[in-house]
Amino acid sequence: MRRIARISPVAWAVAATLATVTGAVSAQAKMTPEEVRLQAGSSPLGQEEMHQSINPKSPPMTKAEFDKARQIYFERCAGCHGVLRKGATGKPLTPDITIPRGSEYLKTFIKYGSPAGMPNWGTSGDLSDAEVDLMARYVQQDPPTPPEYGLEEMKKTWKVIIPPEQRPKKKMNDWDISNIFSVTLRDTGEIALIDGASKQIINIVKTGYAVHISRTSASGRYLYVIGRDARINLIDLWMEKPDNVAEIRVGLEARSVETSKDKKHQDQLAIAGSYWPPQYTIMKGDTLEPLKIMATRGMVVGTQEYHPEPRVASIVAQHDKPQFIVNVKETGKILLVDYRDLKNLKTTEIEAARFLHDGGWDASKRYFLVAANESNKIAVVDSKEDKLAAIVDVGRIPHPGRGANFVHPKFGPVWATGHLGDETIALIGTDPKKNPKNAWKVVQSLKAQGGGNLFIKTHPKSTNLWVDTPLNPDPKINQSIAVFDIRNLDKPYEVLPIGEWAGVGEGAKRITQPEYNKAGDEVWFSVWSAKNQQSAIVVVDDKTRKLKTVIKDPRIITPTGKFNVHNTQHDVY
Ligand code: DHE
Repeated sequence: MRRIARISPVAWAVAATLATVTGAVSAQAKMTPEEVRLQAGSSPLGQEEMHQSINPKSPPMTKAEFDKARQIYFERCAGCHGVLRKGATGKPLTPDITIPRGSEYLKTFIKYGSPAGMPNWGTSGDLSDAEVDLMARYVQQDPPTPPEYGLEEMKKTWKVIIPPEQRPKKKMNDWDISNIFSVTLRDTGEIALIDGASKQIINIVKTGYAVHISRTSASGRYLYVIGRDARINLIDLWMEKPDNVAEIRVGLEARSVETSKDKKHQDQLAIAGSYWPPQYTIMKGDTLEPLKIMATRGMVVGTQEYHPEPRVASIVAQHDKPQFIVNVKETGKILLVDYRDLKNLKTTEIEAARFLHDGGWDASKRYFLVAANESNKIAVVDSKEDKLAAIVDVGRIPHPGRGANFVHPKFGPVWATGHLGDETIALIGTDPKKNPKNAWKVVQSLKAQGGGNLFIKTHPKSTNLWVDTPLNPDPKINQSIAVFDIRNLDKPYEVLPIGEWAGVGEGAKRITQPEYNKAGDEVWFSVWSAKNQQSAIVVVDDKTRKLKTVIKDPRIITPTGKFNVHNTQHDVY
């Protein structure tokens, strides 16, 4: 994982005083260090050429200085402050705000950080004094706009490596493809296909930059993988050795991909959401041919102000209806996209809350629950009625992944989310028919190891609820996992030292994203260290909670997300 600046107590105090004096910190803008650590990831947009417009009121910068600062901005700052610096989870940094503040003030902020969550880029050693000065001048320039990216650009990158008619007519290998895991190898831009039974690596497939997630087609034959550079790879699991059969870049930066799951439209379409340009693209499922591009620029819920770069966060497909659910981060809108007729596209727009991020289905797959992370809320969509069912207040910065569904011994069916910003696990009642008084309420709040949780998981056949904490600053906590007994949630959780079990020596060993096998009797955990260190996948027996096996291989570099074909295909979580 990239080194992230820490906010030292001294810097915090200096910046806190400054902020109090200037009134620069707003209560709602406070970000936890865990959130900063997650958001301040590198954006591939730094590589794009952008126009430097000269503003006579801004401090002077040469073209070379501007280009260097732009690259630093996209590597470190854009995730929080936005591509156009209009502000996202971080504050807006447009010249109307930054020029009146002046270079000295800005340099102090960049060097020392702030209690609102701005890292101390200078005192941490991440940026030199010269770079701090450069960035203070850069944020006073007019923000450069990255290029747009439409059908023409997409078509230039589109490759059908093996056309559908030349692909196998039946499965040509002996693997149980429904129990294959697609494992993100984040920093090598690859995924590892691992056989769930033998734990053997079937293939390492080249994918996009800082590859992010995998999703399975409705039939279970195809795998869609998206990189942060918006490159999508289509992998055919029927091949003797499953590999890429098509690829495309649908933008300059992206995080989400999904595929049509409705019975009549199985494997027909794929959809990907981009961070830049702010849009989503619908493609042909078996070739990735781009068919329809829809912009997400528009008005923000509540204030009804125009937002120029609303990024597309999670996307899910309905299983019982030809519809995608597209979550737009900055506007706080949920779009229900009926994909039956792309020429006369019908979209239902639901007002939820900002900033929409990740989410998953309840067990009945009627309700989709999505985190509005900066609002500390979960929005619930009723996908049968195509409307908002509820907005539920939860803890600080919910981050469910896809969440976890189980039947609570007292409150009936619940969906659970953990939080980045606190140690709680919110259990939300999901059965308005039989348990109406518990529906869309936090019926119980569990206390796990600490903040910095990213993913939570259970399985219909299990009585365990697994909670990771990879972004907690304490190595004892980020290198272990907490597990609750669903049958008795008042019982204290057990802590398993997964990092130690991996036996990989030095490294960050952050335990990330529990994922079940198809049978639901074992759980896989990523032991995530830096690119030049050994990482591993630890497999735990779900019944006994004992170590089953460790998957180690020099090719398993920076493993993070793991996607079991069956569980991803059927949304089992
Ligand atoms: Fe993710 C899901 C965005 C950082 C691992 N991540 C998602 C989704 C979004 C998202 C919108 C939902 C996709 C969907 O369901 O369609 N992630 C972002 C970011 O913007 C962010 C915060 C910063 C960035 O620069 O990218 C970010 N994500 C990370 C990481 O640093 C993680 C921990 C490690 C990695 O591999 O990069 C990470 N994100 C994941 C994983 C999922 C995910 C494993 C899918 C979880 C699942 O169970 O479906």
